[in-house]
Amino acid sequence: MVAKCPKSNDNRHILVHLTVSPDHDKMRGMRGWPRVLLALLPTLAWVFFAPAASATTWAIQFVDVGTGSGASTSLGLKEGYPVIAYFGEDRKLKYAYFNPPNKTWYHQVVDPGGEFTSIAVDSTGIVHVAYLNGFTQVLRYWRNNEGQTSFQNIDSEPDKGGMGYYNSIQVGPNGIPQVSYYHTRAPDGSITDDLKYAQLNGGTWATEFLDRAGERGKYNSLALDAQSNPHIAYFDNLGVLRLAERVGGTWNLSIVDSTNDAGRFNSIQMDAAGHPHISYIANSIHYLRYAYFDGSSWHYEDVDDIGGVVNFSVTSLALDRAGNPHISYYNAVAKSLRYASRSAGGTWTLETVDHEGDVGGYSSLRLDAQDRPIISYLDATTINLKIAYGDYPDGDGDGIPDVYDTCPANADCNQNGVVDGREGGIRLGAGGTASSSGGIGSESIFGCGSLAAAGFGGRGPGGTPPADMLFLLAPAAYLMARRFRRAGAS
Ligand SMILES: [Ca+2]
Ligand SMILES: [Ca+2]
Ligand SMILES: [Ca+2]
Repeated sequence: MVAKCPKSNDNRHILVHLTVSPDHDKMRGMRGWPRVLLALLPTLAWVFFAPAASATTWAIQFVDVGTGSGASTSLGLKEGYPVIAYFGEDRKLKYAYFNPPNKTWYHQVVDPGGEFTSIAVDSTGIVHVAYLNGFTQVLRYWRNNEGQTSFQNIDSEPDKGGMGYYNSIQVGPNGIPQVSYYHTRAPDGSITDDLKYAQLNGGTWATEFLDRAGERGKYNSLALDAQSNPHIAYFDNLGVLRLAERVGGTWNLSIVDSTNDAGRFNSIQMDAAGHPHISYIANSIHYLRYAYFDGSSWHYEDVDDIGGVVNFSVTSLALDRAGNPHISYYNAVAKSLRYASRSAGGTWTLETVDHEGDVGGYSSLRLDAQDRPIISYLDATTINLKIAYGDYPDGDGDGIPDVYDTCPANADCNQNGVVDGREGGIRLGAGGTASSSGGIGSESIFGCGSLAAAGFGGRGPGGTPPADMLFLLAPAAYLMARRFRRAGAS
């Protein structure tokens, strides 16, 4: 049922073969090396002059350096500029944003307790973040309207009850934030493992259970159609990718894929026709899979072998203006950030974006107004937040795109011996406080591009845990393990 797509290297092989074959008749009668060379000419010409499968060029920048941050990233675009919700030691909710007037990244602690973040920027520029307070197991909401910020509890349980793991927030054309999330325990401490949904109405959150059978919803993602109707992809622990959709006020539950232990780390988007497209992992075969509904049936494509699955093997899907899917994901063997793009004809182009150390977990992908990819992700080697800009010219090669670079012709503008794109942004406020992001204009600027580094973030650790271990290895556990390892080494 699931067809494997040729990889980019396979395409090249096929093209070479086809290019050589038609010349055989003309070559008849020629002898020795000249004939061989002539026969190879079209091949050599193709190899050297053909576009390299329209590979993207990437400018890669560090956004948050030296604070033990970068897991659980979620990327949004605010007036075209990147904003990132993510988490860092010790379970803090953090927020980073690019400030256009001085071309500088800022980052701040939003809440002392925050993990499993998701972000949405509405059409008026208001930033909405849903996150789990890992200490209290309360699902929280943070809203930032040009520096005017507020917090709310979306859902909480008394005593031993609580939420957990992934959540997904979206704001549709009607301006109302909606969230899908996972309910883990009842007040008496008993395990529930249910999919829930919340919607902000008149200042308070209305919550409801969507699927209470079995263990369903640990991995979930939400997309809204043009009528602001919610469509939620979610994982069933039996290895089934499921879908909950509310149309006309009624929830419809259905199965998307029940093969190869499908559904972890799903990411859903709706196309212009109102049909869902979903990226996720086929766990038993370690493949990135893409599924879409064409109005009458589902189609499935296995996109790339990801080598294994770890607790930050997040996939992130975006549709371009023509409705073609683009996916960021992690290869657990190469420990690298990968990017897959599907052409209108159905051919996938697969690329490695970053392979410096163990990078690419918890990736979050957005396409800008020109459909250029921007990806936030975790550098798990240095525990820093990074961002990759696709096809943004970077003349001095410092990782800061020209349009974001205060010194576009100098890679070490502040002459401190460190490439400017590797220095990270400016830290705002005192740690652990819910500081406002306002008053940027009063922030001091440290010289020409000195601290104006950028980057985006991601999530998670290494190893290849069996499926059940994925539930145990939360990002917080990963960072704690890192801390212990560091302490042990010193
Ligand atoms: Ca630059
Ligand atoms: Ca520069
Ligand atoms: Ca520098």
